[in-house]
Amino acid sequence: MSLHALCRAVSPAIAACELSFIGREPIDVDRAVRQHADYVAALRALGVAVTELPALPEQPDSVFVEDTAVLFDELAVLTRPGADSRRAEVDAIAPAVQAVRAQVARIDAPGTLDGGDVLRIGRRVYVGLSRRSSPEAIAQLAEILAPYAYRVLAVPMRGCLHLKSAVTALSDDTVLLNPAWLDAAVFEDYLQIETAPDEPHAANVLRIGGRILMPSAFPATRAAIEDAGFAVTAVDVSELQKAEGAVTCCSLLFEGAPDG
Ligand code: CIR
Repeated sequence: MSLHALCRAVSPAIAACELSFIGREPIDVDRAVRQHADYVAALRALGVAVTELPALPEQPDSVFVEDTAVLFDELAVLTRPGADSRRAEVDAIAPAVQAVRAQVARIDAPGTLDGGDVLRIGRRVYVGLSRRSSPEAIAQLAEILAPYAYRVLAVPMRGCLHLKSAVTALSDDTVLLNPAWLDAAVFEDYLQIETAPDEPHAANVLRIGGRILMPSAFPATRAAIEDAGFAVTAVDVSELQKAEGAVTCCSLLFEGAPDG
């Protein structure tokens, strides 16, 4: 099955991004734009058909499209992001999402959900109880997904922005996680690789077919992933990391030809 992605160009206002768990540092916008272009090129080199959406000058965090929607094979769910400043990004992405999924549901107020908190592994959908995603929204997501035999599991977490800051899947059997930010026992059904002790942000990697796309900033964690038998492509996303993003957040990945 073919892999597709929706990506959005870096906003010229990215320096005004939301920050929660890291301090503000100057962001070089031109460099961020080049790094994002390299990220998109890496996706394409891995066989992903990328649709690039235009930058939104009024929306500092809009490059982080992952937070605005969650795409399943059967349907898409438009989110209601936890940060007020990010809510308008959802209406902006909606036409592109509706173009690739015929059925589109939406998280309603007062629930809040960031796509960065949603980790799907097979038919399990783990959702982080982060500062951005509420129990109310997780209940809505469970109801939306009930007809499709997905199992929605809420995951307590601490110390980081999103669930996928703390854990992502390398395959259907193996997760990469930082045990400081969640209870690793939640993922006891999976083989576990831990982030290197001095690379706490390294758990956010993107699984593309059999390959792993990850930031180049985490060589020790990369070595552990490679030792476990996974092929890795690394990209420099240092400017995006200053906006508290990494690699999953910059794309909405989905399988299959657009059906809309
Ligand atoms: C925010 O705080 O919302 C953005 N500055 C970063 C969002 C990163 N999103 C993600 O990892 N899914």
